[in-house]
Amino acid sequence: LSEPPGKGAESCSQSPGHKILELFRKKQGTVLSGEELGTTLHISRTAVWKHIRALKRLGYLIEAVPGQGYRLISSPDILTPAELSTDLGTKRIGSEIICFSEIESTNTAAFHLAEEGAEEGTVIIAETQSHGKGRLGRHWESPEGVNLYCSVVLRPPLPPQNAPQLTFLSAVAVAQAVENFTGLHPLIKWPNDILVNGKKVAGLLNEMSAETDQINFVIMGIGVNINMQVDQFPDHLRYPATSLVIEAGAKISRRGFTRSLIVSLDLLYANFLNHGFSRIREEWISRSALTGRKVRVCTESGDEFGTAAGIDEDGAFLIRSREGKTHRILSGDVFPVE
Ligand code: BT5
Repeated sequence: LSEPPGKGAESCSQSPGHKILELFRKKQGTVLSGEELGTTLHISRTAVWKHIRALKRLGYLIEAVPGQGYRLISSPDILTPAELSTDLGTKRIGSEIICFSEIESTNTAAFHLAEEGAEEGTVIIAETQSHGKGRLGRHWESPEGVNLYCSVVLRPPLPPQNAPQLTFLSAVAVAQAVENFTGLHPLIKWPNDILVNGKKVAGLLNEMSAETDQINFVIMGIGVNINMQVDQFPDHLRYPATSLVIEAGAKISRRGFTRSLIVSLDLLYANFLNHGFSRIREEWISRSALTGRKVRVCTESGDEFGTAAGIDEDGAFLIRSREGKTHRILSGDVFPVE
């Protein structure tokens, strides 16, 4: 695969630094000698020392024990393939993890890689995006080093009309990860927002390549505000926005959260492939922020009013009019009407 235009790419394809970290993790807390590391990695002791120095520069605290070797004391909260993939235990999602320090958009990069044959489950992550994408050409704020910006390549053997179901899958996965990892109680707002205490904490953007009757691939884009501070939000956002740290009141491990999200995605995707959409639909409805409330839906053909009534099997948003008629909405934005 060629490298998409981005800076600081690191993939699971096992750089020596990655392998050194894996060895440290496997032998937790023990001192590893330069010789042992060199022999396992087939590199010289000088090369080992250089890689240790590079890891220290990234923020790893590594103690040199005189006459014995090196010991990993602590890791920084950076998103690297080594940090994310070790003992992840997933079946599909995270089969390959590629991390960039900076990229235009993880969705765009994942799309290029998928066109070149990237395998199902490949995850692209960036520390910052110069042109993070929202829906309909909108911009996604992507300050460096504080949040999660990731895209997953999926190749479900399904017709294109089933693709919207994957947005609901990712919404449920993000909600589960937020709940499991922080104890907060997120709600989902159709079609693609995750809210905590009524404010947007994550956004989803799926993109697809398909033939008439078969999906080639779907890029599942997920942006989660994790440790973003109040002063990092511009004041012109469409909806009130927040981050996990603001709501939880304590710093969140990006690495831990991302691993939890990858595991949720993997379990839900396996269930989706084996049993279809019903479990995801049920969980989506149980976590929906607006079910039963009066809403206004902005669509391309104008505003519609009614009571939110969940989603159907195809993922269309359902609203019930005052006359009791149910309308299916395929795309748009929904707002509660007080
Ligand atoms: C979304 O669009 O919510 C989809 C966001 C998807 C972002 C991810 S990051 C990884 C992957 N790679 C990408 O390039 N994109 C995906 P939409 O519903 O259109 O919301 C966008 C609107 O939300 C913007 O117009 C802003 O008003 C607001 N917004 C922008 N950045 C935000 C942020 N970080 N947090 C909350 N709201 C934001």
